[in-house]
Amino acid sequence: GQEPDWWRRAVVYQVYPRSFQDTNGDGIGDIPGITARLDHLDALGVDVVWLSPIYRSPQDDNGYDISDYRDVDPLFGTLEDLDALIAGLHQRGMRLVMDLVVNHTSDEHPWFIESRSSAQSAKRDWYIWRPARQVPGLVPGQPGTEPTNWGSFFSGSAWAWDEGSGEFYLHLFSRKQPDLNWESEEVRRAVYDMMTWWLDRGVDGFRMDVINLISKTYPLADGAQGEGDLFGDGFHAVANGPRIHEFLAEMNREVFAPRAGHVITVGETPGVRLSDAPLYTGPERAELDMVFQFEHVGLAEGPGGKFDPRPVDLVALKDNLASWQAALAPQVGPEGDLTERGWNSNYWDNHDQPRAVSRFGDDDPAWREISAKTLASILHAHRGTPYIYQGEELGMTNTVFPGLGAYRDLESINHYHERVAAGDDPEALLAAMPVNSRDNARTPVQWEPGEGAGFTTGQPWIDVAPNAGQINAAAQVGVPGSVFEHHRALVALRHQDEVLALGTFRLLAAEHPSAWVILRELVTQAGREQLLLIAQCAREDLALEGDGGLWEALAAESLEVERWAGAEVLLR
Ligand code: ISL
Ligand code: CA
Repeated sequence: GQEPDWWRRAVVYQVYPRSFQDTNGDGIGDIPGITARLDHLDALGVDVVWLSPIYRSPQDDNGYDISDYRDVDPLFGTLEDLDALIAGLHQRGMRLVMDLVVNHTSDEHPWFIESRSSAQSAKRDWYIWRPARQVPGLVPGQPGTEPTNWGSFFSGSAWAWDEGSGEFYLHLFSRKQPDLNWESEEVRRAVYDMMTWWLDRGVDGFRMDVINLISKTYPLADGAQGEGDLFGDGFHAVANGPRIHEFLAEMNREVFAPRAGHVITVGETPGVRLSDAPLYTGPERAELDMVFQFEHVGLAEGPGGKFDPRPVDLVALKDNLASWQAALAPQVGPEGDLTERGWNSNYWDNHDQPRAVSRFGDDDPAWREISAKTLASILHAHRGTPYIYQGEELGMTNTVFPGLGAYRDLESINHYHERVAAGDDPEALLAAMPVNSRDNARTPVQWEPGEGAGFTTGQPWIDVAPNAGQINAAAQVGVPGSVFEHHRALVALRHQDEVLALGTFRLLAAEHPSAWVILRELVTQAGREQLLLIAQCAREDLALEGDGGLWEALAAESLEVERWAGAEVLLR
């Protein structure tokens, strides 16, 4: 028997299939490519693979726009290829988590095609349709007649006009990603049936895309619009809405409860608040196993959003992650026994973020390796399930964008055109975009030196980063001291060490400007065990002794640690 909460000790590895491994020379990663690289994942020792979408899709948002939930896009292979991948993972003791994108579908999904066919369509209420606002002097459907002032996450209005049926539909993301109407019981039933179909096929769980946006606040109403803003803010009306917990509890009852303990559920929840997190993940509430939140990556964004980048302040970053640790900390009983109140996902990187070592660390060639290792140690020292995004285990960095033509992501490209049209300086835009563009995460995995980097024999869909000759798997796997071997050691440590996997968390020397110090503690049969991490987050060596030294800062903490003298810098 499997422990019901096995996922608390697990490490998740995210595969973005388009950029992982191409096997047929078309320059696009595919499912047989993942299967061919299973030994890499096995060597790393991860427990779960989260696979970004491989369903049939027009690929407007690289698969986050699904036109058939029960088939694989020919770009990535076939259902049989997927079955083979699942079998290969299971053989090696790993599990597969599928990306579940059910806030929206593609506009090419048969459900939407039927829904838009007429205002009387039987599936009309499967999506969110509204008539145009009556504005004197404007023809319905023209800009200015949208039902609300909301902007989409990917630029432009969140509403698109459908000429044929004479109404607007809501799309929080691109116009090719219409939002499903979760108020419809038929929609919910169709989604649960589809999820069950996948579980029956052998998948082990779901990472649920923007799942906290599925319950909207009705009636839909305008949001705050600052001076000079092109659109109002609709986020308040769509995030963590009034029926969200009801929907998730229903999903859990219908889909997961019959398979309790076997399925892992991760809620991608942008804009989730500290106070919401226990509601989403409290074990007795039976909604989700863990939240995946965005506050710490948001620290790299200025008031203008992700394309208004800011350097991340270390003290603020430590404090932010510690606040999420506190929000989901277990209750500690008199014997040191723990009662869980929820669970965090811990990550630096994913397919929507720039590379961690460039954003949070130091990607100067002289510092990159030590910095990538330090970041990994810090991440794994937090309580929660750690996520490794493909290439992070190699210390891959942000790439170089020679011009607009080097971008592939609709978010970056739409932003550029929208801001140029609004009068911004094109040069300034191109200077800011490389910092946080999602395309940084989407360059091909660097397997080997040489053209194509072992990713493809053809023309890659997005350029390989220029440092593939220096940073690649061939140079690291099995090489002592490499970033890869450091990740491998951390994954193994989590499996062996109860304190790392389950111990309570405490941030020490919170105000220290360059040290990240974490104390983990657990009562086991051997007694009270502790694990201390001291990470140096600057080029200058940490001052330990004397006035203002780290030992002094730690001595000021009311700790029940017996001998500080015995403490060592465990991992740098
Ligand atoms: O990166 C972001 C935009 O600036 C995030 O807000 C991101 O869009 C948000 O976290 C939701 O992301 C998920 O849903 C999107 C998809 O494009 C992302 O790749 C996915 O991770 C729409 O399905
Ligand atoms: Ca391919």
